[in-house]
Amino acid sequence: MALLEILEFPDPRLRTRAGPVTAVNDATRRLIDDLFETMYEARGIGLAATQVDVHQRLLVIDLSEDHSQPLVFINPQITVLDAELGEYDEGCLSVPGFYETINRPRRIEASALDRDGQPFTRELDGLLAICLQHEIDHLDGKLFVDYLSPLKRQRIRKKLEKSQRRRA
Ligand code: QAP
Ligand code: CO
Repeated sequence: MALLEILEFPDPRLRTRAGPVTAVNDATRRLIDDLFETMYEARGIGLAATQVDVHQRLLVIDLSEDHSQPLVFINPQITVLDAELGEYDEGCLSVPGFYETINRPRRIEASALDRDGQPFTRELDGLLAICLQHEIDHLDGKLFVDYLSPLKRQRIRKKLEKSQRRRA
């Protein structure tokens, strides 16, 4: 297993649109294991392959406190079940230190492949529905800051660029 480097906003590589996973094999499962290890070490609840500069449609989520509920979504697709939006204070491992309220559909149906390449479909609500939509956005090159006003987004960008310069 390996810890991977997480790209941070405004890195242009986060704007890459990921391509479909064409075969679920041992290399895919190695990537999945590395994504979980990287996410757990960073104390996250969701991580998309895009965030580690791998542009394949694959993401991992674990909302549990004790790393006991790992979820894998390969080539995920969602259908909105209910037009009702819910608000949630979202964060992102690629936008460290910033949380903002974002509105998204509350109820969705998700279809994907699991780590064995088996298709599954699930109805989702609550934080899991929000988190999955946030992670699928990453696969499309989109970040939660894109839903904010240009002014707020610019402020976050400046602050992150400054902390990235300090670390470099
Ligand atoms: C996406 O985000 C998410 O700023 C996953 O300093 C989050 O795991 C979707 C994190 C909330 C919906 C609601 C962020 C860790 C983790 C930070 C994360 C930080 C340390 C973010
Ligand atoms: Co994110």
